Order: sequence, then structure tokens, then C-alpha cells
Amino acid sequence: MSTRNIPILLTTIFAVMVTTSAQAATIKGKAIYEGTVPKLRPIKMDADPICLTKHADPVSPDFLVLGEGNTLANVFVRVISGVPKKAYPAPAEAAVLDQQGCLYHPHVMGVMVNQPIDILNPDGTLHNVHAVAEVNDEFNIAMPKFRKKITRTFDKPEVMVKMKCDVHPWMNGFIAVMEHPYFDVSETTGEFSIENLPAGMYEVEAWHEKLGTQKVKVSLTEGGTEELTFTFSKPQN
Ligand SMILES: [Cu+2]
Repeated sequence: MSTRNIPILLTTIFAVMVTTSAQAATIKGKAIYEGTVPKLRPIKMDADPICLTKHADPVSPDFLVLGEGNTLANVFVRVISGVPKKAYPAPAEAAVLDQQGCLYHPHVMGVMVNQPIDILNPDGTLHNVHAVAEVNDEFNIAMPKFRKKITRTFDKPEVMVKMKCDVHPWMNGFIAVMEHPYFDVSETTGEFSIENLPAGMYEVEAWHEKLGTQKVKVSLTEGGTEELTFTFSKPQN
């Protein structure tokens, strides 16, 4: 009987685990308005004297909000491709849409699918919150002066859900309902920032309600920051 010695090679593999978590990358930048700034008439709130009393000065329309040096507010910036496919849980913390002074604050906002949205009415007047959703369920809710808060969620991604008040026709806003957290809205300084992205190739979209949509591709390295500038000008028509 020949004994077959099966050589057993004990190979000890020392896997060098790189335990430092992959360093997150950042996309940040600015939105700028280029061109002649249109002269915008103040909003006429005369239809509701209570709205009028909330403002000492004339109120500019909120569809074009510029900062010093024509920086552009209310640009919704989001990653539209390259985001790792997985479930991104919604924050438990509610986003807030305030109707103070008969205007939506913020005018443009992003929430995640199923994130609660507290809609506030501190004005002591009637607002009618109307979400003109197409993918999500539309809702249309009267908020008399005693109804200070309602909470709603959107259960599907949708960019944008237009918000309007059926009592005050100048009240308009937009809510982006996102399936991931990689979005931001530009401040009056034009600045936005999207953090905690893994390294990779992405496409980023910047949207403004009157000035259109722009897209750009970016490549992010681990721990890196890419700076983007979105320059919007008045559409020719
Ligand atoms: Cu209203």
C-alpha cells in the first residue's frame, strides 16, 4: 500500500485590512447669475391684509434671489448618476416648510423619500397647502389660522413637486423628493456642498426654476473635493 501523501500547504494569508474607512469626497461650488438683472416688481399682498402686516418693506418675488456679485440662491443641485445603489434611510428628523409672512421658507428644499415634512402656519391667516405632485399623491389641505402644523411625507422620488397656496397666488415653492442624500440647495451666496460621497464618477445636475437645468460630470478621488461653478443666464425667448 502506497501511501499518498497529499501535501498540505498551509498558507497563512495575512490580509492587510485597511480599516480606515474610505475617505469621503465632496462636491462644492457656487451658482452665479450672468447677465442683466431684471427689475422685479414687489409682490402685491393686498389681497390679504394679514400678509401685508407681516412685512415692513416691499417683498421681492422669490423666483430670482441674488446675493452680492449676482450669486444665485435656490438652485437645487443633486447627483443624478454614479450613486452606489443601496437603500438610503430617510432622516427621522422632519424637514420644515414654513409659510411665515405668506411666503414659503425655504422656497426650494430637498427631502428624502418618506422623510416627514412639517408644514407650519404661524401667520394667523388661512393658507391652503397644495402639493401639485405627479408621481406622488397630490394633496391640498386647508390650514386655517388655528391649524399651526401638519406633517406630510412623499413616498416616491420626484423632482420637483411644486407647492402652491390656493389662497395666496404668489406663494410658490418646490420640494425635491430624493432617494439618496446627495443634494443641496444654493444659499444666497450661491454656495452649495454635497458631502460624504465615495470616490467615483458622477453626474451632477443643477436646476433653477426659471433659468433651466445644467449637467456636468465629475470624477471624485478619495478624500478629494471638486469645485463646480454653475453659471445661469436668462433664457432667450
Ligand atoms: Cu397662503
